[in-house]
Amino acid sequence: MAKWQRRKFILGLASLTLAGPAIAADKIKLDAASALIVVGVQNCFLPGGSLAVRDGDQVIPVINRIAKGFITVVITQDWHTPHHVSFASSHPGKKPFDIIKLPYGDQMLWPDHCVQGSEGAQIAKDLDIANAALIVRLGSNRDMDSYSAFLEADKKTHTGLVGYFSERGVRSIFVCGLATDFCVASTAIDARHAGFKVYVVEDACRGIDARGSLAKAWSDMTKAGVKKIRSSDLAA
Ligand code: VGL
Ligand code: ZN
Repeated sequence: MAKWQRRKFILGLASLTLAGPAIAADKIKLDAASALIVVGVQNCFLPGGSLAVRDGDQVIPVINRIAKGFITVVITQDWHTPHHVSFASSHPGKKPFDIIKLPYGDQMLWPDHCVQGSEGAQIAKDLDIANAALIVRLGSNRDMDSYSAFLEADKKTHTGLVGYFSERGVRSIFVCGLATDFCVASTAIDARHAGFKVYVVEDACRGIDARGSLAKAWSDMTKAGVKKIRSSDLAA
């Protein structure tokens, strides 16, 4: 083998070993390059909350279990101003789940939810992930909604989370939480766009499913190269 060929071969081997969590015996092994994003597990999205996601509370034990396997865990917290532009109550004559046009695109309107500092905005008390070192608060710009942990709805305003992950050597991101079809899907798709390998842990998520949004979200995620897995696919 010529010297340059040998070099190429060695580089090839190196990139093989760097190619994300190794899959052994069909299970995904986590390592220091794996991060978990726990999206929106807040009182408003739990049964009894103002924007309750059906069975939303059932994600909590699953998330508590899988989070223990990660070194890097980030929580997102929906965190709206009062009279937020995404609230139906801010638009006379409109109801929750209506869709309106805003400068950044179509906006589905919601019941008032996750107002900054309110009880409803608090992280669910049974979520037990003390190893989460960072909370990213979303939607605190009154005039713009924000579903993704990475980018606001204008697709231009960054949260800085790509930098956080990159500086920590993260290459694979696992996403779970509420709701599958809005904040989870947007976060997963933007993570793909930022170049990460992305997995959504299906049994650690629940959806709102308004106007076909859940099926559309899965199809958009699949098109973006997001992989759908179950918590049992993760090596213990
Ligand atoms: C969400 C609707 C409105 C979510 C947040 O967390 O998925 N959905 N705000
Ligand atoms: Zn919201």
